[in-house]
Amino acid sequence: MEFLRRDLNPEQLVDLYRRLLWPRMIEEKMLVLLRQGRISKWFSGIGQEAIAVGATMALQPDEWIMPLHRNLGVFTTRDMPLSRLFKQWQGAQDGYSKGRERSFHFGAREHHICGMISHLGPQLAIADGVALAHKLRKEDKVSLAFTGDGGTSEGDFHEALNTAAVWDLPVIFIIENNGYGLSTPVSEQYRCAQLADRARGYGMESVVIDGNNILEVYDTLRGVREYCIREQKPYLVECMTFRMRGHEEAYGTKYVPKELFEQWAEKDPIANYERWLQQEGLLTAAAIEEIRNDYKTKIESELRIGFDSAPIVVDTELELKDVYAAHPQPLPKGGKGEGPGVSGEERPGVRFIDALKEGLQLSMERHANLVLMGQDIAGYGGAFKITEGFVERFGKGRVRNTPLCESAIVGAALGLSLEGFKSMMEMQFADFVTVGFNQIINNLAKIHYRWGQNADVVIRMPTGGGVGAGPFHSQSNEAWFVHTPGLKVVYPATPEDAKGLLIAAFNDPNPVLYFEHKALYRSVSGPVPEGYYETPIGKARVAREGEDLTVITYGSGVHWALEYAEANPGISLHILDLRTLLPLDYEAIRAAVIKTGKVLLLHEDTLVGGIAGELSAWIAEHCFEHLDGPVLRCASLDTPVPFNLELEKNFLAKARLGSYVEKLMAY
Ligand SMILES: Cc1ncc(C[n+]2csc(CCOP(=O)(O)OP(=O)(O)O)c2C)c(N)n1
Repeated sequence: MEFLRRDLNPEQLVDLYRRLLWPRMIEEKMLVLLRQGRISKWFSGIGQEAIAVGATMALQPDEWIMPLHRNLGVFTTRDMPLSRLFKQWQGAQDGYSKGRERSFHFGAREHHICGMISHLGPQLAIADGVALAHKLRKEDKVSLAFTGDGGTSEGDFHEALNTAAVWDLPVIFIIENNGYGLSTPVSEQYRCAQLADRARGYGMESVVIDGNNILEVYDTLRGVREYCIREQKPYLVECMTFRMRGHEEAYGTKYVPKELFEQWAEKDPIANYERWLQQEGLLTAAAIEEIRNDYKTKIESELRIGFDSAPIVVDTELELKDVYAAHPQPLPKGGKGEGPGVSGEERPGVRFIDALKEGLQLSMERHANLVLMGQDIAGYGGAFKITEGFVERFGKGRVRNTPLCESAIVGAALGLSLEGFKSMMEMQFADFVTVGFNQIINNLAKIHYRWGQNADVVIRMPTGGGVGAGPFHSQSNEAWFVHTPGLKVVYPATPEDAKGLLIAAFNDPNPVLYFEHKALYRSVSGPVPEGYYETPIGKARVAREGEDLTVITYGSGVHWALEYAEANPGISLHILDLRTLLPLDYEAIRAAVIKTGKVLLLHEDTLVGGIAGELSAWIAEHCFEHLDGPVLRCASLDTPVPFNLELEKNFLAKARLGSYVEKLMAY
């Protein structure tokens, strides 16, 4: 192994040695503790330390790193106290995640480390978002994301690299090619000669380096960092290395040929560097001994603190509270907030789509740090023309066309949030959220609970049927998200709420799924106050006062119920518009049940697993004594949404609303 000193002075060369040795000695101790059953499992980075350490050393301490499961060297090089890391691995209250996360699946803002979720690939696009923040602020900074060779087979790898290339983002992507993904050798993972070759396909520069040579890693990464900042472009670095232990200890290494271990032991990053330092007269055997002894003592003392954690105190209230970031006080309704265009006067007859557009525009004016992203939303104005004219007004930086890659854009939105930006992503159709699902459910929704980082993201979801658009442009999928703690789900039915809830969604620091029914865009008009106001998230509204029967509904269901009431003056319907589906307004639901004692739950979503099931259970549990009949659910058929208008009409819950009302009235 050839080491090139370049411009590094003796202190720097020895410092690199210390940084490299520290995670190795920690892990060697951890292996002993694991055998003694004193710590829980982790994924070993033994043999790969030069990559994590060299790359982290090449960055500024305030540049974000997205490490993976074998990157202890990132955490130690960012000077995380070992005692607290031990607490983290023990699941202690005073670790980095209050006992909620394992090994390296956590982040820490003070160290600019954004920890992984188990799914590996989603890490990469977060770095895109951070780099976009730097680019928009014209800062000379990069972000850096790690992946293993296995992770490069995920779609997230492709999406993140392609987006970084298309948007000219200063991101460094590092592949740690360690020969195996669990038991799968690279020959069963990819067919290119080197993974770095893929960069060409993205229009990106790349390099393959010896990942076991600390000076090569450090020097390359310093140069790559300068390149990314100077050229405002991403760069792919493939580091060749080897996994010297099992995937994790319990998996063993039987599937790896013994000769490979022998070959790679010769290339050990620490032994080789240590030897070179001695040959160069930069370290003596005695000095090495001293460093090692110091580290041993330090490990023991840090361990004592680490194992000295108080037993965890289970506090259900705190567990529930930490799922969401604290919300600043909502603005008063009716335009009483300060800001441009505030008068609070109501205008009759504003279309749903125009109200929504107004809310978006006012939010862009209010929040200079709000970035909009979506397919075709810039010059074209979006599939539904909601952002028409925005790019002229707010510029291409803040109104961004995206490549066709929902997962990367949700990931980038999270990255923007790490840097204090707000963002909106427009799903072209709510149906396409399936390909961004993982990022929403596992990254956005869980990050605040896991390590206190909020995801200040609004995802707009043009949803619903009734427009003859078939199974993949008509679905109601709000129930998927209502089942996910950490998200908020809003679903306006009126123009006034479309505007107010959108403004509220942007003011909320949590991830909000904003459902907007496509069929309401141009068919529904109503009074809308001028200026900037919020419709509070989590508050339902009575859409119609009535005496005979309560309909609890949202979205298009509100209009179906109002239409029915209008056409059937003999039955006095009380209609509750939920407006927010997560969190639900239980007080308003209870009041609506008490009002008539007869409850019909109505939604456009299909029946099984729909929100009506949840509401029905809650009403049965909490309002049983107020009921004069069974709680009925009127929902769409349990089929995909059909294309033919007659079939779709029959599919939709509206077709059966009358018969359900009559059935319930008969009690
Ligand atoms: C989406 C997903 N599929 C499968 C797994 C299980 N899994 C965890 S790590 C791993 C291997 C990863 O290999 P690689 O990316 O090469 O990283 P390495 O572990 O070698 O560092 C697998 C299959 C997972 N965590 N996530």
